Amino acid sequence: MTEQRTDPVVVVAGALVDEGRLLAARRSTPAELAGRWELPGGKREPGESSEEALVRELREELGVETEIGERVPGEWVLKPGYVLWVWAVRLRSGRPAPQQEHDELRWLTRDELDSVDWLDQDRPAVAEAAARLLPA
Ligand code: 9L3
Ligand code: MG
Repeated sequence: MTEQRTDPVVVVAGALVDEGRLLAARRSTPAELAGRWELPGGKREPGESSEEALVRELREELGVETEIGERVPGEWVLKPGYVLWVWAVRLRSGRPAPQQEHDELRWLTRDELDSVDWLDQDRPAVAEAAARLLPA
């Protein structure tokens, strides 16, 4: 009997911070996730580094150029075979605007983090990112 193991699919997401606030994005698709909030990002494609994938995803989803910083330590299981990894991200150019997948963006202070309905798996990731990246 052979045991089959495959590496998990990595979903990369960005904790964009500007002026002490974290960017939250509301999903418009797929239907089962619509209305829930997330750190923007998406699946890493074959041959891409995580950082390359995140720059691409943030360009596609927000229309901005970004600089990827430190990884936020941790790994959050999204569903069997899928894990979420998060990086601190700084804006290089452009102003984030929903392009696809999202219909609203909000910049949240630490006190405002609970004001949106985060995807379940994003909650612990957001808490970790906020603890490291937002002013107390
Ligand atoms: N997902 C969860 N939290 C996130 C992101 C970026 C993605 N912060 C989930 C939603 C989808 C899957 O990962 O089920 C792939 O994401 P996408 O490519 O649809 O953004
Ligand atoms: Mg996405």
